[in-house]
Amino acid sequence: MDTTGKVIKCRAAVAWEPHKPFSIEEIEVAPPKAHEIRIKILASGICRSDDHIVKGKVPQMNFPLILGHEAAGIVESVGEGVTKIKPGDKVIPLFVPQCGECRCCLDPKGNLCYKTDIGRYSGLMLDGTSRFTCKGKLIHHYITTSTFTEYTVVDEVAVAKIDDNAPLDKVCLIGCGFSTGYGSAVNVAKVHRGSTCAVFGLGGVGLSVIIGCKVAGASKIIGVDINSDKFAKAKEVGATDCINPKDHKNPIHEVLAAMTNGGVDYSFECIGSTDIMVSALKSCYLGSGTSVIVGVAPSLSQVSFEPMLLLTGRTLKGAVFGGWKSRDYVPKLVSDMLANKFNLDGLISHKLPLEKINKGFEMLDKGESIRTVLEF
Ligand code: CND
Ligand code: ZN
Ligand code: ZN
Repeated sequence: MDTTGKVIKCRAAVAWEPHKPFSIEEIEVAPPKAHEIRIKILASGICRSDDHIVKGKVPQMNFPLILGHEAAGIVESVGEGVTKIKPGDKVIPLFVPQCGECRCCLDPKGNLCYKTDIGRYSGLMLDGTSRFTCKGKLIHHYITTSTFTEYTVVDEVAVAKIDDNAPLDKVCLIGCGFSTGYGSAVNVAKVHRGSTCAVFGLGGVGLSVIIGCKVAGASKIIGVDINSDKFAKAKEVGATDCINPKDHKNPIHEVLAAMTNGGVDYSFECIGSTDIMVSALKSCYLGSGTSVIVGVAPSLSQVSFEPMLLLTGRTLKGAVFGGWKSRDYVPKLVSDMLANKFNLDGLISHKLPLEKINKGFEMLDKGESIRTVLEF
């Protein structure tokens, strides 16, 4: 049946309010307006950032909403004026859009875009309205994506068309976790051959940082996690050593300094803890170490550290989505995966149907899963 131009009724996991499990509901998804695209989502990963919203760590967020920002699907229909993407194309929705026109997009250095909803959290399409309703209520979108639903509508600037041969159940991770971690190593830190690296937090994002450090030729990659069950996988994807802060009396930056002749060249915080952001900064070496904030701390939280840490030559950086300009690079990352430049298999620990979404979040919380991919 041709659904073009019609409202689609489908299943979605709705987050009605913080601190509550998702409810699987029948929702209505309006057709795409001009410069919008309606997508049939086929696979969506569960990332810790979705869990932060459920746990109320971003109090500005508007509920009810449909979360999910790491997905892949097939275009169902396109709105007026969309010329480069057509029904049937395989696509990845982008939580950092690329409009190509704003100051950030025109600057070759950064990857933010003023059309992003990160920080603003309107929970709406760029025209200020929503395409979702459920039981007569408006349901908000989430950072230009919303993928825990069989169908979603996104703005054209927040979609990348990818290779027809891409396996959607894997490349969904290129929508967030993999690209965020990998790019933090290769673009943001610019890890160099023979360098030493420390990666704090060995979830899907941290493991992807390790993959990036390995591809960049780092000679020592030290994984740090309070859950030692994460070490086997970290070593499988490229960590040379793994340490658990609970096994050491000394602060972790001292342990790392002893292992690396005074500190690492690059450290990465992939947890979202302000305390660990300071530990990671202290772990890089006096002279010219670089620390990258990848984890998302609760909004409005503050980090404090002695400025001497920077005066003595260290650099503190941070980026969303691994610094990639999304529409330019997501298709290339998919092609690189298809050419076996890196392998995402190790990141996917579980697959579940959409109905079992609450089980997926529970496993993430208990530290039992890396990435759970929901399949539709
Ligand atoms: P996940 O929860 O899977 O991994 C975090 C890991 O950190 C787990 O293995 C924990 O055991 C470990 N951990 C927790 N506390 C500590 C501690 N005190 N010391 C050492 N290890 C600890 O999360 P994820 O990999 O999905 O995401 C990681 C972070 O990245 C998270 O904050 C998420 O919100 C953020 C992120 C950032 C971006 C971006 O664009 N920058 C995009 N998506 C997610
Ligand atoms: Zn994410
Ligand atoms: Zn832009």
